[in-house]
Amino acid sequence: MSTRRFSSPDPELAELYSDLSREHLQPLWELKDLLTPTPTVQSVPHRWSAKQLRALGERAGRLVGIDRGGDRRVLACANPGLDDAPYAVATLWAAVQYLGPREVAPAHRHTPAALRFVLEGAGVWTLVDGDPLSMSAGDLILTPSWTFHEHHNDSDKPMLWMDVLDLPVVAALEAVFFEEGPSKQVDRRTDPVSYSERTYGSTGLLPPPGARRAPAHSPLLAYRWADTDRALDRRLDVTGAPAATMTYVDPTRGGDVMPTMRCEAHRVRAGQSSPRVRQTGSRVLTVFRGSGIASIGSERFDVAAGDIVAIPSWVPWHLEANEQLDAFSASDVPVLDALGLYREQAEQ
Ligand code: 1HN
Repeated sequence: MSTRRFSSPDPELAELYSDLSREHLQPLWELKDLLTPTPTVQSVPHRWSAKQLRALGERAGRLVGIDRGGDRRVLACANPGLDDAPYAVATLWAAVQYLGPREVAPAHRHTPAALRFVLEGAGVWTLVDGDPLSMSAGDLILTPSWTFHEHHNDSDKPMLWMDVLDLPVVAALEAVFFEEGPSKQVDRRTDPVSYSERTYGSTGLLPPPGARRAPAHSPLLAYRWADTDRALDRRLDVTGAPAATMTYVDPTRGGDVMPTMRCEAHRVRAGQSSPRVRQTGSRVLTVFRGSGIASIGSERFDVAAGDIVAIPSWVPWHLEANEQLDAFSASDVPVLDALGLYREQAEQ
């Protein structure tokens, strides 16, 4: 690629600009919009409707075998503001994945970290580094960076879930690595309770420090809806507030579940709203149960179970519930936090 060339009516300056360009140099004094008073945000608020996601997922299921889908049948949410990038917001990949009855998606691993939030159904198993984790509606399943993962549908029904990855961040850092699993043969093991949950899944109780694993992510890889539901209920009970947000944490450290993504569960009481906030960083949110409005910037999207919305950086947003609204969101806040770039302010 050639370096951008600047022009000037002054012949001497024009010659300078031409020589700069030849040497792949650009004059700062001609560069506009490098430093803006507030963030320049390319992605726009958007909603992908559950009805369309499900219908198109089913059609893809009929037409596209897992092989042709590159081992995964995934429909990526592509933000209309991000040109043709398959990214839901600047820093997050979000998608729905459709796995038909008895289908399998063989093992691989990559440096981008992934999480799955199950929108409906049950009967799929994800093996993460060989540990079989069941997937049911409302569960959060982690597939941290560089862990092998494979999915198999043990049931007679198709299943649909939301995948979120930090792929845009890892791609921007030019640190994407990918590797196929040792075998194309899918491991169809199941386990009533995963190793991860047996070891790290008892509230407030852990094995002694010397017996714990200390990966860069939570060693607890599955967060069950029953626990999330209870936690949200109790929080609303305690605060009496119109809405509650609970953060999923690594039980061994108390921090975010993965270094690049924060996961949160939200509940808004019927007829109430969550506080309107503006935050740096990008977020994707999916409605798990109930219905209402996702107000994002000047947009007001009607939302119901299974809808996915894009909440770009520094755009004020809140949720309004018709009946009680439960939602799950993932954001890049840990990255901003680590770099000292996280800002948050309450909005009217
Ligand atoms: C991936 O590995 C999965 O394993 C889902 O289920 C979506 C999107 C981009 C890159 C890798 C999966 C993905 C992905």
